[in-house]
Amino acid sequence: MALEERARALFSGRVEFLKSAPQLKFLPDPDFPEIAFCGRSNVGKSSLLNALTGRKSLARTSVTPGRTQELNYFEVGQPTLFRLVDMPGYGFAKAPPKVVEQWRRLVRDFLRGRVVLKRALLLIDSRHGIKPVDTEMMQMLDEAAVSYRVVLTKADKIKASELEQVVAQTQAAARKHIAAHPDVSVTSSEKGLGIAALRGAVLDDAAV
Ligand SMILES: Nc1nc2c(ncn2[C@@H]2O[C@H](COP(=O)(O)OP(=O)(O)OP(=O)(O)O)[C@@H](O)[C@H]2O)c(=O)[nH]1
Ligand SMILES: [Mg+2]
Repeated sequence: MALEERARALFSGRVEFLKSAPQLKFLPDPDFPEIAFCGRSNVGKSSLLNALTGRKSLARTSVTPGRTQELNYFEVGQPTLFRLVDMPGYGFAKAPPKVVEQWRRLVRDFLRGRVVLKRALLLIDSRHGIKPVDTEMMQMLDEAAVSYRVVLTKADKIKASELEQVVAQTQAAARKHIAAHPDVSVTSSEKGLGIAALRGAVLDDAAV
């Protein structure tokens, strides 16, 4: 079966919420490959998870930025083949320094120590492009030697000409980061754009 077709079959099969881990000691045993979703609050992490799995409300989406503050685990496959991790968002306004520091420690320790973490997807809002907080995140990923794909989200929200520009800029930025995949994925969870290709990529990354 072609990769994308196999991916679609798998993602439309068993995908189940496993647990929320507010601290590393609550992580599940590292028994399966993991793919992590990271990005600023409100970038569309939970929506992308829902789009990939063809569910409306597997991962909770929110209008209040910064809602997801734990590592949320989902299992894919029957029996389980790999796990998806919805990471807490960063960069939300008005977060107290203590909360930011807790976030940084949790994410950094997770990235550095999680042996089964195969790949991260770093989501970037198409309307905003890469912000300084995203560059910091990219540096954290580089330093932890976690390879990652940069994924543009909400592509339906801007004009094609602007999208072309932001894709070029984002690609140029990604190519300066040692752990970043050189090609940028363009997606819209709302319209389904780029979702089938990304499913295939995730399957490939998980090596299952
Ligand atoms: N138009 C459009 N809106 C989207 C898309 N993806 C997400 N959104 C909207 O963006 C908002 C935030 O989406 P979430 O998926 O909750 O974002 P998140 O990154 O999980 O946010 P936190 O968990 O708070 O970090 C919601 O109102 C979504 O409906 C998209 O592809 N197109
Ligand atoms: Mg979320």
